[in-house]
Amino acid sequence: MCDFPSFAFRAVVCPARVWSTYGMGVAPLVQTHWRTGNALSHYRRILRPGAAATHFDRNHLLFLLREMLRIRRFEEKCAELYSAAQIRGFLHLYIGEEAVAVGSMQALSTDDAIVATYREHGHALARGVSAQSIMAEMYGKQEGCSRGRGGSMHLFDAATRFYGGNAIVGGGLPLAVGLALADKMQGRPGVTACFFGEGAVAEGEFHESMNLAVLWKLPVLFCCENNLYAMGTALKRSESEVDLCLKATSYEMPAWPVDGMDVIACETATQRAAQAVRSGAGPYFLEFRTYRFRAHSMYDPQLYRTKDEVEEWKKKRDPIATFDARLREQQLLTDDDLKRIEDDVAAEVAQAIAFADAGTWEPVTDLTKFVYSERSPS
Ligand SMILES: Cc1ncc(C[n+]2csc(CCOP(=O)(O)OP(=O)(O)O)c2C)c(N)n1
Ligand SMILES: [Mg+2]
Repeated sequence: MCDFPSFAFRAVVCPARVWSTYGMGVAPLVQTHWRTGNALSHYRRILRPGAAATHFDRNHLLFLLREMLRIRRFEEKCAELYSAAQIRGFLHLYIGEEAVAVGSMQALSTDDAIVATYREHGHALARGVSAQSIMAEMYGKQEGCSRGRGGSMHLFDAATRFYGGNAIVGGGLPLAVGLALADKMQGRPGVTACFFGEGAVAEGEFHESMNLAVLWKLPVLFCCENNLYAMGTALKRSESEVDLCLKATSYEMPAWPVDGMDVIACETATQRAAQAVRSGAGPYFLEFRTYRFRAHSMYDPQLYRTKDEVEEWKKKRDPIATFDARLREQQLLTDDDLKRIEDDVAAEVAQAIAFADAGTWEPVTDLTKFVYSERSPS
């Protein structure tokens, strides 16, 4: 049986099954590539149950469900607040992709650094940035994690090593390489996990970052969230090669595709990839295959995909509904458990909104503070 490789997947020949359940005692599923419909074995890669799955006890499984629900409910409220003009500017929802941030974040420690994109509310919440400071940031209040200066796209929290939030497609990749270089040069143990959309692979920064990270053996975990679309452009309309792992392996970087709608698969794959990075082997690339259920941002008529396509993903692959069903199948979740979780989450979101409402606006006199140098050059 082939194990998770510590070298480029192209050297690996795996058996014909991909397992999407780990330590939960249910039958293995054959997973198909969502673009071609081929069994993933066609791509000669495999995720299988392994040692990393041992801590999947009931408490941890319920925690994963709770974390995904925190993101879902928080963002559903954000959409309402946006319509009510309480949140302004841009707003990109992560709904549908929650399993990626929640699963992968379990494999990262407080020593590690996170870099994300403008679709980063879920990553910030899963990393431990408080819902209150995120909501206040979206309201533009001083109590926000970026003092109300960044808004939805620029969440930042040094205390949790959450280095943003970045509006520039691909902009986080060189930052992650720099953070990892600093950690390496200063002998710190951290891994830098860099989340970015598949749209970033069209950017020069992606290729420069891949190259340098391998060349300098930097501790970067590249987490590509492939949700098939970059705004209104489908991947196949912009890339001649749509297998993104091949792009990483062309830089001699080990790469692995992950079912991004399966929180256990996301955690397991990230555990193993992070372990490889921590061992000093250099960077790793994970391609999380996922899907966003909502529009790209709040202004998007979604003419580039059909309603049927979206409905099918929601019906068959919702990471929360499918996980809920798997837990119930295993008698690990009851209605009471779910109600307790939902009530806690609702209370947390309500507190976040109250905190943001009660927050303070920055005085107009401070508007240029941190924008221009406080001292004039002599
Ligand atoms: C350098 C740059 N070019 C273009 C844009 C405009 N833009 C904003 S989001 C986006 C799509 C990015 O898609 P992807 O990387 O797949 O992330 P997703 O939104 O799907 O999470 C584009 C082109 C930008 N912000 N930065
Ligand atoms: Mg995308």
